[in-house]
Amino acid sequence: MKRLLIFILPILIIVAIGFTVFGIMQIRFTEEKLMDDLRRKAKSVAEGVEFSAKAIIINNDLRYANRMVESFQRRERLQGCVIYDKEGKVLAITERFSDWEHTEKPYIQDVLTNKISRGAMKIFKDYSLYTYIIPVTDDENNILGIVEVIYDTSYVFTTMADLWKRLSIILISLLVLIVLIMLLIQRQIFILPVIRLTEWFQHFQQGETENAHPIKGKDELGKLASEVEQVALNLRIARKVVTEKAAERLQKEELWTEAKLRDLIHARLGENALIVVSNREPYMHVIDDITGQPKCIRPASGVVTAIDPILRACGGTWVAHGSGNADSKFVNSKDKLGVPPGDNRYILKRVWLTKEEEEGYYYGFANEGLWPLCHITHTRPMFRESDWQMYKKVNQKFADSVLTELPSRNPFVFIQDYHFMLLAGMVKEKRPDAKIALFWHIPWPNPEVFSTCPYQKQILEGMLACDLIGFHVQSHCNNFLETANKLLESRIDTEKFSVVRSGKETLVKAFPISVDCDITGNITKVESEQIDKIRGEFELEGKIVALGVDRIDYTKGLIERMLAVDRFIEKNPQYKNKFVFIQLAAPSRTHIKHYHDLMNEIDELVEKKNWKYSQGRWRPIVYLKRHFSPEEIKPFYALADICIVSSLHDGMNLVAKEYVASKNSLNGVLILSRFTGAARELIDAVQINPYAIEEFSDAIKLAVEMPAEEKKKRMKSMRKIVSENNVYRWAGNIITELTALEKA
Ligand code: ADQ
Repeated sequence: MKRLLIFILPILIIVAIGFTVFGIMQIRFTEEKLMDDLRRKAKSVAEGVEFSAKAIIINNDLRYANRMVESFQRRERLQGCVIYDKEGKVLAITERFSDWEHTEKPYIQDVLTNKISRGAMKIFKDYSLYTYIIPVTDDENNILGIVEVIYDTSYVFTTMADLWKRLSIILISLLVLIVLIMLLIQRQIFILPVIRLTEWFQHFQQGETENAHPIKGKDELGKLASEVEQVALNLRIARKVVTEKAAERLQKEELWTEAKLRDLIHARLGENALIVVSNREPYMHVIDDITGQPKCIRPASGVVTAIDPILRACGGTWVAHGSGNADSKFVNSKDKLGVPPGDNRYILKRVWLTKEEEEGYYYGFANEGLWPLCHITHTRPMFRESDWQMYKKVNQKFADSVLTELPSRNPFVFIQDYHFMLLAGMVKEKRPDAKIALFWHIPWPNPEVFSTCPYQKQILEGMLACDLIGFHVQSHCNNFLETANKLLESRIDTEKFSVVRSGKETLVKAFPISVDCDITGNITKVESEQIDKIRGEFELEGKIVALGVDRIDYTKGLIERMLAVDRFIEKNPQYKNKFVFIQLAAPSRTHIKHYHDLMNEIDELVEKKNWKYSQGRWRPIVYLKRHFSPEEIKPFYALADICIVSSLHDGMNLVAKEYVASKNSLNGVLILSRFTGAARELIDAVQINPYAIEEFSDAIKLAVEMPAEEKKKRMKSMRKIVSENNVYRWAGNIITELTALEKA
């Protein structure tokens, strides 16, 4: 619009000035002409009256004089006539000008003396008048009297005003016409070709590479189009080369690395970039409470921890809820931005939700309904109809956003978690050709538990629109297959592990998620300084340090952990002053009462237990309730002798794997709840039942007193598992499975 104004405004200004100058000249000319006519008319009428006036004055015939002046009273416009005697006294006057007699008329004396007729402009009452005065003389040129004819000139001004009005209307019409014509020309010459070129480029981006660009001319726009086409061509060739090279390398490499996953994606997905959808965004812009300035943080989320390295390695688009309070300031016109900030590797597309949508879909249905439904923690799920409606609405909103990103051929969509159970069906409605995988990051309950959900059928049907559904462990897959079998009319293929419903098959497989495990990474100088700083700040020198890193969530067993630490010290007082448990705790879902109450409960418990043992400066529990960046968490992992993961139920738990991945020194013990998915792989962890506080506290003792050799042996074996089954293998397996389906 601004550009259009720059283009049109000068033309409009020139036309308006030109027309106004022309109008002023035209009006001046008309005014002069009208006044001239008036003067001439007044003169000829006065001359006509003069002859009769002569007889009237000579005969002193006042009756005739009055009759004559009164004849002016009947005329259409305001007109009048005055007959004066030779002294300048009024003999007869048109009635409507009766007050005229008393006005100042210096010119009368002049006419009587010089016997020359003259015209003058005069204001009378509210009228502007023109008077023409003519002397009446006898044959010897002696003055007998005067005749004055008066005309109202206001019609001249009325005519002028009318003319101005007409000229203004013509000017406005002209300007509107010019704007319309310019718009039309601009659209024809510039906008239409640009629209066509943009559409062509969009189609090219979506994989339609055969069509030539639509701009045929050899002008500047044609040259630009050719340049764009060249870039497109180079891009196409480069992509093809990358795809072929990737396929070659894939054959050779053994261990899953970032590069191997990149090769796999290029080889399998070719030019079709990966499209990931999740609720939580990987990078969030928020206003810093202290500085008031926006800053970018990585949310405390297992999904983010797992998916971010994959997109960093392979590029693509991640569609997620823009939930940061400064998020909207950092996106382009399509709500996108390159991330990570400063080292853009992939595109984050933010979807905006209203407070009502977030409340119903996220806090309500997803986190007060599905989250407790899927975790066995004895927390009652809440299913509200209004939340369900909002959940459907938001799934549709995300589906619409995803649809605009899909390439025209062979699109792949990778959906994350329980927030989007209906998304696959909604995308497939418009794009049945899309291959869709859903990864379920939390446990799946048994059919009896799941059947308490009032929307069970719609949910299962929505999920079965996917081509592939992944869970962390086989038991979750089995639960899901059983649920589909019991609650839907479907067939379970136990050979392939799939659900067949209305001719459509969905594979259900276990893909244990993991972390990006840099097995060789040593501690940097900066990290070592950070470790020293933490040791100093919390007086950890010479003490055994145990660590917990969690979102504050009732499934993570934080209360049980504090109770076990308490019991451990109670039973082993020799560790007073020698053992410190540090808990890094990120507040999460704080709008939900259950979470809010949990935070208060933990605060009180920490306070109570620290008071119980307070002895000098030593406190057994250091509770750091805030969000930490991955860089801030790393030195804590490095210095911790023990890491405690005590989830009551957890799909996988990446903290356990992060701790193992960070322990190059092999000097650390992992205490791990057997109700986590990670417990299936990390069998060398000290496994616990977090509900059994006695057993749990004994496990802490076991970890504290474990001989160094034993620690090393266990850690070495766990590190082998985490490095081999890293997050790149996880993503690689899912993509291999999904793309194999396409070929079938
Ligand atoms: P979560 O329950 O969020 O996700 P979890 O596996 O516990 O995931 O990982 C939490 C992540 O947040 C870790 O990367 C950790 O470093 C980070 N984090 C924890 N506390 C933090 C803090 N105070 N500040 C900043 N970051 C913090 C779900 C399932 C899990 C599953 C994951 C991945 O519930 O079972 O393992 O997805 O699939």
